[in-house]
Amino acid sequence: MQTIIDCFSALGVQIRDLIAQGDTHYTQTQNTSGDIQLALDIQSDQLIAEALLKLPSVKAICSEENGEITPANPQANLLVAYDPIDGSSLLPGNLSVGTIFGIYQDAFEAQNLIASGYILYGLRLEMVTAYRHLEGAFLQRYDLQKQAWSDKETLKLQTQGIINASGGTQKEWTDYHKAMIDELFNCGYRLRYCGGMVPDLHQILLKGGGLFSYPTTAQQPQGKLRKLFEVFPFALIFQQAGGMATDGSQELLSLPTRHIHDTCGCFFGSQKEIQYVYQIYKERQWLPFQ
Ligand code: AHM
Ligand code: MG
Repeated sequence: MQTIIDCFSALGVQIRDLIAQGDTHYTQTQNTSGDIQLALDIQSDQLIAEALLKLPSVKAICSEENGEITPANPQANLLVAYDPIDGSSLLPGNLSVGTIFGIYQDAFEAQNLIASGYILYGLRLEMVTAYRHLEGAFLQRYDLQKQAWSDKETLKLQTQGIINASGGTQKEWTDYHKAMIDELFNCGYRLRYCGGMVPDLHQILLKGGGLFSYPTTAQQPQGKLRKLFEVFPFALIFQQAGGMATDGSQELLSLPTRHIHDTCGCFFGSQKEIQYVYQIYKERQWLPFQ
């Protein structure tokens, strides 16, 4: 498992360099979700696939940019799901993006997720990892002078935060979702939302808490964010950091996966805010946040 994480540490530096070259042109191709791909989506996807497929511990890989699972070593038991550049539509605007990955044992199922991580291509290069068997989420920064990753720093969420990062199309929100978001603002929460789940969730982790939401709507009844590449990896990170992660009715890491590109509504945050999400989504009406 650690060799896979080390592989992503090295890939992060390469992808950071690729992004810095400044090519933001779109290709003529679409990924499985129907998004038009940037050349960088394809290049970084290939870079990651080539590196992972060389590792003896990897049984198979799947990417947000590909429709199929790619088999590797049949004797191995680790499966890797990754999103090479999440939020790549932000690249032309020179905003931060990230790579997300999840390492699964034997099957691409939430219960089998044994470690996950993300790399943030921001003003600095940073990486956060979490392990199923270890409490905490671990932050590392890339030291440009030493050309090496720093030692790990443990991230821990407080029980309540101050950030409200509310995603999705507002006019499509249910009344009770809107009431919940409004109530948090009325209670003093601040809007911090850039439209990339890696920087948006990273900020909540670094600032000690808050709520990130990307709900289901009538137009997107299964939500937008993908379970294997985006939702489950962040769910593990938030849970191990002392926070919570839900789809509104159950823990994200208890959801089944029927297809590698399955999506769901999702909420990540500190405990108090997620408990409020559970209450609101159970009652489907405004309730005070206390
Ligand atoms: P992508 O993987 O196609 O880049 O989409 C994922 C991104 C997330 O980072 C972000 O939270 C969300 O899409 C925002 O989507 P939208 O702008 O459609 O609301
Ligand atoms: Mg993505």
